Amino acid sequence: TSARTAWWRQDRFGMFIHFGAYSQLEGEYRRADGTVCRDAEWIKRNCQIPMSEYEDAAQDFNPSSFDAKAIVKAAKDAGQRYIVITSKHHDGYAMWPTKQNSWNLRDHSSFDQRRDILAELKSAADAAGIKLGFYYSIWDWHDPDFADPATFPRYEKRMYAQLKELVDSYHPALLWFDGEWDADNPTNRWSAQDGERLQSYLHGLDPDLITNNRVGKRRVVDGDYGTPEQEIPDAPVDGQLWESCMTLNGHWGFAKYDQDWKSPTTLTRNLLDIASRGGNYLLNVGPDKLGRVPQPSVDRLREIGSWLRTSDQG
Ligand code: JFZ
Repeated sequence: TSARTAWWRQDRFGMFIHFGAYSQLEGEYRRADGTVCRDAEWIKRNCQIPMSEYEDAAQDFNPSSFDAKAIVKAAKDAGQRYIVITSKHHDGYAMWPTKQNSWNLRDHSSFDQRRDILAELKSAADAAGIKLGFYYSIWDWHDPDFADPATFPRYEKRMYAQLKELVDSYHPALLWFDGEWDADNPTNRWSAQDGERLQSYLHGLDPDLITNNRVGKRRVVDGDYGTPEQEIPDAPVDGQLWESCMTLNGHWGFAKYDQDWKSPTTLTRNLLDIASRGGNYLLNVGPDKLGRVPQPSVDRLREIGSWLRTSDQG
């Protein structure tokens, strides 16, 4: 384990944030025939929403109540010491004003053009001594060059350029990759070597950057970490660092129909269980279309934190 991951190993507990164009739909898609299809951040694909309709919904996206300070405070109250927000999920929609395309929160939304939620989160996190990282999906449903092996290199070039924008503009402490499995493509063009090439590129930009194993086929490269999802492994694999990511209800993105919240007891027990096995816990919130963290999430985060503060005094 390298010095690079020292803060991460110490911090133990982080906040995951799933927020994107899908949040505008709040988990429900009403078809022309009146039937309703439910999902969350996968709604475009799982409910087979035509791209033009999905783009229309994104045009209305106006998260005017996104409050970076309130989010950072909720994390801090919970005892979380780092935050990982989706900068781009599988739908390809960038949550910052990327120059690589117009499919982003600045150029394709109804949001205040002067605002930049990643910049807001970065300065709120810095002020509170909280580290900020970005989730970034390699898989992209929107970019036409992704799905065709002949044009994939053009996509990859834009992806590198987007990641450079993120590193240069916001100086993230970590990048949390996903979608390297590319369910679309039988030839599975994203290889372990592609992952290593990407990781060296990123370390060239910032040697302190931590990356998760989904940068390259779940192989833990150079001392960074593994990512079991919604589960707690018994023991680390090959001495690797690991982080369990989990939802507070049953979904990552906001789903208004999902009120099946985990109990504070379960959540606190998960934290202790994971910490006792040497892992990190990345617990997710999904803001609604206005950017507000659901109250049941805020309440649960506060309860975990109050347990931690009580046990501190012992
Ligand atoms: C991915 C995303 O598809 C999902 O929307 C969410 O962002 C989650 C955190 O990550 O989903 C996965 C990734 C990996 C596995 C399953 C779902 N896996 O390894 O079993």
